[in-house]
Amino acid sequence: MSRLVVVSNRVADPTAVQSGGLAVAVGDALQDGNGIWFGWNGEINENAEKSGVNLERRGGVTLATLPLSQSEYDTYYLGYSNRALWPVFHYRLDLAEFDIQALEGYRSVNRRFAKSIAALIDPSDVVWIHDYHLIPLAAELRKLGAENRIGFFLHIPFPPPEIIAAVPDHGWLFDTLHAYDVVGFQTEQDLSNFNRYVEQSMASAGPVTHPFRNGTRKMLAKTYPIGIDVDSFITMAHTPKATERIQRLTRGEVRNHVIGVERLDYSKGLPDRFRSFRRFLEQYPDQRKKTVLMQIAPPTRGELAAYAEIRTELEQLSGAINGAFGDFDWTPVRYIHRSVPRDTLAALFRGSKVGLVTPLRDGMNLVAKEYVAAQEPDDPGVLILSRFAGAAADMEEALIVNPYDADEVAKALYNAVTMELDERLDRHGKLLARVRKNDIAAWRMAFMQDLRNPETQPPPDQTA
Ligand code: ADQ
Repeated sequence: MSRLVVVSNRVADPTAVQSGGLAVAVGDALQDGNGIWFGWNGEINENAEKSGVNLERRGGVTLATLPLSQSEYDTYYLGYSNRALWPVFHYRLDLAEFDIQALEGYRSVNRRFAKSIAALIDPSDVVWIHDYHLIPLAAELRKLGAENRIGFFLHIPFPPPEIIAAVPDHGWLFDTLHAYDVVGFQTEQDLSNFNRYVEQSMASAGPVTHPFRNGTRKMLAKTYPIGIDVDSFITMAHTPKATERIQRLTRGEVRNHVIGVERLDYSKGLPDRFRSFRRFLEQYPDQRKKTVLMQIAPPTRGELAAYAEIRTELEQLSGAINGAFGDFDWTPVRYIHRSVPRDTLAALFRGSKVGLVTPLRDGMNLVAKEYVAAQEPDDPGVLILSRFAGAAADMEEALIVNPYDADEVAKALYNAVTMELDERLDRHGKLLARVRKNDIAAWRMAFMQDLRNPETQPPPDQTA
């Protein structure tokens, strides 16, 4: 079998116990093919642009990493990837900032990555590139003569063309997608937005069909909904240590533990969630001392103003709720602004009666799936899920809510904490079956099958 080369902005150690789903999935795919994982090593140093690639073996995988210079970090990573693309792809034009230097930095890091990768790969290698930081990478590799099979998976949403229209030079950026053989999206909504963009940008007379031919290349665009490693999460949630943690959590008067876990990112809808929780306390006073919201939100991209602002806003909101409703024996909101080990998270999910997952926009959202996997099968909790998370497409037995509507979320919270066992069992059984079916191995295998198999490309006369 041909060797696999995975490329992503950051590289994780696939053998580390605390590694999350993606590191494990990518690690498994790489071990199948004695592969290479290429990306930034997380370091910033002034000689970065001259430094070579560092190669290291970890559990059957070669990690190929390089540092970034300060200006590359400021332009490629902070400037274009996270100040322009991240907000635009999450439908937040109000937060997007466009700057020609940032775009130049983005192009130049993609060029530098391409040069380093071209020197590492053989013609028979298959290359799988991840996420919005690296959209033009295949086009840069093609310029250097690479004829390998190259795939791209977008972890975040693909917005409607009407939003993309606001991005300067979007024609250049999205044209580079045509250098890929396979382009993967999380949901049908994302794929349909992409198809509409292609139709509009090419002034196509009718709907595009896939595999899609553009010039001499053919590209298959398709959905590959990402999942989790279900069994390892269940195991983590049920260790003796997890059981002991749950006993500590549930010892007091509070019966209804509601949990939220995400990076502190404006796409995750945390201020709206806190306002909805406040509405719940206002409208259902009988639930007050019985209910606590635990929100775990570690810092992320703290150098960007939008992230600093949301941190302040959340601190104010949680302080105001605790000040208005709390008592000497009850703190309604417990807000933890740091990262928590995965096994602790699994235990907290298992010990919480409600999983509150209400992003304003999310590619998929793995926390929703982890919450379902961690539940006691004979006494499961209830998942409340935003209709704007990609996960909502195949988790319809969750209580699906509009995260902007505080009254609706408050009502869903009340329904969740008062739901009878029969209904909880029914909903959870169906959700777990689907989380299991669409797990991380299914995602990896579906993508790799299309990427490795040139047969997914039709004969030329069908696509002309
Ligand atoms: P994220 O935006 O990071 O991922 P998500 O899918 O929820 O969002 O994955 C987060 C992961 O980090 C989960 O495994 C979660 O358990 C873990 N995590 C969250 N908070 C943590 C904490 N405090 N401590 C430790 N671990 C924590 C992007 C897209 C998503 C898409 C994924 C995968 O934004 O939409 O689902 O990629 O494609």
